[in-house]
Amino acid sequence: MAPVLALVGATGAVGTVMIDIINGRETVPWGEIRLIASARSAGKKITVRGEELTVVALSPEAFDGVDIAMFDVPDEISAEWAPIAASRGAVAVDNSGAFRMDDEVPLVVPEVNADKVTSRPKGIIANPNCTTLSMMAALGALHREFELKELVVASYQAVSGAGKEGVDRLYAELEAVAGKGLGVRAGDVREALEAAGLPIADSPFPAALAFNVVPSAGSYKGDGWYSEELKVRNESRKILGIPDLKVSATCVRVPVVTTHSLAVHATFAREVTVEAAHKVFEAQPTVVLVDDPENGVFPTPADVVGGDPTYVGRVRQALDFPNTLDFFVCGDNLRKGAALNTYEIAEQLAPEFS
Ligand code: 2RA
Repeated sequence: MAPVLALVGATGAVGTVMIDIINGRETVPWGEIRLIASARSAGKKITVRGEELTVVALSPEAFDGVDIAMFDVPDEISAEWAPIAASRGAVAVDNSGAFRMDDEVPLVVPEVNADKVTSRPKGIIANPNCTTLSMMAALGALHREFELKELVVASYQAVSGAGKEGVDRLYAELEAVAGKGLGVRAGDVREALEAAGLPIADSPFPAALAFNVVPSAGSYKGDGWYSEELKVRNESRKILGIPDLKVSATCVRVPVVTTHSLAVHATFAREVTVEAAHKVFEAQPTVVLVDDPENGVFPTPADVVGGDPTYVGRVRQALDFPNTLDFFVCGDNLRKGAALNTYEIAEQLAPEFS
């Protein structure tokens, strides 16, 4: 029998992208797709692959008969409900941060460590954070060829990483500052936002995003580090299977709606040339190389948003660092960074239940 797929968080931002992805697939392996959400959204109708489905409320019984349950919900909901789904026989593929660093839960990017998809000590498989995910297809391919030793990255993170509230805030700020010649005197953007009834105290971000960049993403974790920076370090080590990988990250929020970018400085055990790296990227089906700097050709979030691949450009040999490449990656944080990777894991699991 064809497997039953559940989507928990079907009405949320990532859940909505997930449904787009399912609708866009030429074929799907599912016998039934079940949409699950909070009691508030239960009863809502959503069309999936031409069939109108009714969203059901999250409950233990909602998982009866489910083979694979994808979770696109906040950490605390996953922490409570993914084990319940697993106890009722489903494999939970979880896009929250609740289980990523659990030793009994694989953290999977199919292009990099697909072999982990079948191991299921807890019946839970975790999907990485979108910042880590945005560079993993590219880094995993390079690691296979040249053996990664050290990683230094700076992120340029879109506001949709902070959810609908983040997106709404950026649009509101842009409206409040547009056409006023601001951004030329310290504090003028902040004052304009206050005058428009948009004080920073009401923002999901600790500073203005309009005409600005903000070096803080996630929550503050002490010793100078924010959670997103620690996730990049811990998750990269786990996915790549290099427990002692040296990693340092600086995560920055920028006024981009969707698509995270990262400037990557990666050092390898073996010699690496731009030509060899280009060949590796060209051979990786989920990476698109956009690299002609002489003609101003490189990936930018505005040009790649909505796409599934990881876009790579500005590949160069670091002048003062042996065996080191610098490059720039862009990846849609809602697609490969969240919904798509989760769905790819579910697709890979499907044959186990057919
Ligand atoms: C962010 N990476 O961009 C987070 C979302 N999971 O805020």
